Amino acid sequence: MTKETIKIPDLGGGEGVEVIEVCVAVGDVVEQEDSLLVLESDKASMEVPAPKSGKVVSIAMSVGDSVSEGDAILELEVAEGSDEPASESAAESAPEPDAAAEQTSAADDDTDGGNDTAGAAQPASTAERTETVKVPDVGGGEGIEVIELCVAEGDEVNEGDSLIVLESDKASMEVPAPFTGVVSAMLIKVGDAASEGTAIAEMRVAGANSVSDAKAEQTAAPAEKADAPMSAEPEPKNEASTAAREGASTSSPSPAPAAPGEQVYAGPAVRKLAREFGIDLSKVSGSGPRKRIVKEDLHAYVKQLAKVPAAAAGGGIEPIPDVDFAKFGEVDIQPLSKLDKLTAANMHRSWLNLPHVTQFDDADITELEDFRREMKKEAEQRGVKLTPLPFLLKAAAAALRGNAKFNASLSADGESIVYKHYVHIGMAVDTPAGLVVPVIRDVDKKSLWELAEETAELAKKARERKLKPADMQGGCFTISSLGNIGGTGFTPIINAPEVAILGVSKLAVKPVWDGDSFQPRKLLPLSLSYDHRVINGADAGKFFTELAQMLADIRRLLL
Ligand code: CAO
Repeated sequence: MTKETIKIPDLGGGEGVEVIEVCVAVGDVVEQEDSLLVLESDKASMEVPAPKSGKVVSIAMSVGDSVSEGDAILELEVAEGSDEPASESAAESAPEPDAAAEQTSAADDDTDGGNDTAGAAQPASTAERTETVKVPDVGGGEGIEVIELCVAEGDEVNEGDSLIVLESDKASMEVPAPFTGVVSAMLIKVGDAASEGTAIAEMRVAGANSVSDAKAEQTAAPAEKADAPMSAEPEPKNEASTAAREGASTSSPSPAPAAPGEQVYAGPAVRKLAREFGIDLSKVSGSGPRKRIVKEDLHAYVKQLAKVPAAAAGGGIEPIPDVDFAKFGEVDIQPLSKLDKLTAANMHRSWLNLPHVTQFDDADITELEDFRREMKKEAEQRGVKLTPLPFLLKAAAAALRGNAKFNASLSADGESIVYKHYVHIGMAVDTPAGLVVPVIRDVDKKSLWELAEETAELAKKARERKLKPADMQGGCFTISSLGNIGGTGFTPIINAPEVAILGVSKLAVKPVWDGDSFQPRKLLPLSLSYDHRVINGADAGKFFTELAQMLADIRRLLL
């Protein structure tokens, strides 16, 4: 095994190009041609492929770095007897200045005036003729899939307009029109495998501005593209385009996203990012020429989504205005914890997606409380605290067993209900870092002592931030007890995809009419929120009555 330094290949003259993604990590085994980095300049994005197979020993650059040809990317441990030194082969893995580049210069030369061949083949004139546009040199890529046709027969296109989009497993690439003219025939379709020289389209072009010799039949890729690796994504090269983009991004306040059926223009890095975030590019407004979507547009779109989660969830609700509170008095701005943000997102998602209904009832727990007090000494001896919570868990488990719809989840497509044959109940725990919901498994099979011990243990773990993700998964139902804190009732938000949650408020002694006189009874205010897509009012009434009866007479838990 030898160590070789892999360096940035020839970027076609690009200097100080930004690293936007490092595709490998130390210890990764890469195959030749696997992507190592994604670079993005203001003109193009490109992936840098591994020149040979090997194991990544160290990485010399990170996202945000500015790199140029020859900069060390990483060290690769390669098998002895591998070809040439990697530092050279890296550069070689990028295509040499290719035929397309030569053709570009030929085209440019022609435009500038004397090119013998072109001149001999066709006198400069404005007479129309037909040109066959072919796939240019794509850096050695063979059989690359056509994923989009950007034009149709009869379309008028300008030089630089995209004709088709190709996508390999490493990158996507748009092939621009080398001429201004009219597409007279499309010779390729979506799904076709294209290689250098594959005919794309026939175009009717005016004579004076075009080249007509055999060479010119190849599509002239823009100059910036010529030296870049296959995955480099060409951009229209003229400065007017750049100016148009700059103009668009500054003067046009909000370019509209592509209309239905309209072509979406975006480079490989942008498409990749969009895929990773599950963003539909047709919804993103492009600020580049021909509404091309650039990285900044994607960032702006994501920021906008984050700002208006209601709209993102389909509510179409206007965002809360951004107010400068400091204008009205002294303020202190504290960042939200990660947990707070996660809870906020989950609550919002549940609130917007689930039609919540909340029912209220008081459970008479006078006898339960008497029993609990009687058991206090025994609890102390056992080293546990017997609060109302284990009773609530036990009663809820029995009610869940008897009311299957409450122990269920709606499938994501809304087509079916998943009934659970286990009873795992989550309990909301308030911690300094935020709200967490550890889950107690098989509540129906555990004794009150076991539940008392486990709830105390989980609450402690939660406050010490020692819960593992698995401790908070698999819940069927949640209990949120604010009893110790106070309040006469609240509307808890369902911990989706569960379908119901029980809110518990502060026990109060109230006069209850027993038919002859008022008796002081200990009433526990309960609120039950449920997902009205799964549970209807009658279901909830039955569940709630059973729950309250069990709490009122805990002997029922034995039935
Ligand atoms: N009414 C009156 N007193 C109550 C009560 C109620 N509903 N529930 C509990 N109490 C009493 C307990 O009996 C205990 O008193 P004693 O020691 O005299 O018996 C005292 O309050 C303290 O209880 P606790 O809070 O230590 O234990 P718990 O089992 O009742 O609750 C836990 C545990 C983890 C659920 C709770 O500490 C907690 O974090 N609650 C907050 C949950 C929350 O934030 N929910 C909101 C989510 S949505 O924003």
